[in-house]
Amino acid sequence: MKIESAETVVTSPGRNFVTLRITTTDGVTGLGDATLNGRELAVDSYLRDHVAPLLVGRDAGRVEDTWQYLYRGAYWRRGPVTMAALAAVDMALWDIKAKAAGMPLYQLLGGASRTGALAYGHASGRDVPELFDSVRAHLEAGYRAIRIQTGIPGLDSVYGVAASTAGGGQRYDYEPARPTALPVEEAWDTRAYLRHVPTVFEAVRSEFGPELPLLHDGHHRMTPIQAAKLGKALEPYDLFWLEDATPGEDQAALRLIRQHTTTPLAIGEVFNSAHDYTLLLQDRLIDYVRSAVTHTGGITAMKKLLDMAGHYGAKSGIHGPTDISPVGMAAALHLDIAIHNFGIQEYMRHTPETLEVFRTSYTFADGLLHPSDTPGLGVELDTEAAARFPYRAAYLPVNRLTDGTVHDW
Ligand code: CS2
Ligand code: MG
Repeated sequence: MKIESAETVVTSPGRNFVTLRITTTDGVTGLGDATLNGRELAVDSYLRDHVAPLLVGRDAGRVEDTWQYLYRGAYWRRGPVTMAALAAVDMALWDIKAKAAGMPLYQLLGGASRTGALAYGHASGRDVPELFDSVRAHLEAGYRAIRIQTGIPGLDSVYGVAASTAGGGQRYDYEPARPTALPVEEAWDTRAYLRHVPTVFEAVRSEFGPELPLLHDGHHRMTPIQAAKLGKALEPYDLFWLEDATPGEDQAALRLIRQHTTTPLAIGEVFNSAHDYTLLLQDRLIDYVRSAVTHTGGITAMKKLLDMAGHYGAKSGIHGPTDISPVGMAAALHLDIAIHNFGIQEYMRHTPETLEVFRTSYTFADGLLHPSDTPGLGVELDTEAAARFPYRAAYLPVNRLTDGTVHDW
């Protein structure tokens, strides 16, 4: 089965997505997600201009060899653009291999290790009453684990909090990438945040009880000692995890956080290689691996990374916001079902508009996700629908401290 063509489809049903579609000489097609929020066209060009010409004529079944060929053969390796492009090729080739075998992909990864993948959703509120409405809406929508993000008194807009609760909290249409000529700028005050967040979890726990798994995303904004302080302050509320407590490039910083708190730590959504986790895993500094299949080189690389994480007692927490396409979400679900050290799956739920373009077969019921038994990844791309949503450049916000200093968003 040779590769006959490799084309990208850039579409914007509510937000931008880049998808790679590989077609074989036998007419089998495979899809791969290549979406990098705010830098989509860089990956589109990497694929169209530098990778697609190398794929035509290759044996579609040589998934590992193609991965190594594109990773080592590029010479300039790793980084978000390279690894998103490589991920898309890898997902598409696995999709083809599983379709040719007449099996859902997870069967080729060792079969099911569980009946479903526990999902978590994004509850948010500018204040506690609004947050409570959002938590209730997510419980009604079937979630059994919920991320809590809240407004901060004195700050106009905060990561993870929708500017409005259109639909009464049912939909969390928080799309941070804005189609503006320049990135929107937000103001941040870590001390105000550190004072406020523990009070919110106190309120959530007293309203919703001790059992509900609660997660929180620090979104890279704290220094190590500030993250240690928050982790310690949140211990009474028994979080499932505190995510991105501090920028992850400084892996050793997690050692200081670990010394001060038993709150479980998750990190890695901005990582793109297993090498980004070496110290974090060897020294048991994290509990959950947050990478997305789309940003870490695909299924081949993620399976190796998650197997390595399992040796150090860490579990999966694959990244699943709406800027991971349904193709990337499906790839995550096939891994979630098959691996032994599954932790939890982020599931923000794509909009109806997005699902017009990407025809999915995965299901969500009783708090659990399942990839479906459709052969392959189980997602089809409606190219006519995709053409109805032209690309619009969109930037993620830039964050500044209240004195104007650029900070992590
Ligand atoms: C967030 C992401 O889901 C999360 O944990 O960190 O939504 C992140 O903000 C986006 O992927 C950025 O594009
Ligand atoms: Mg995050």
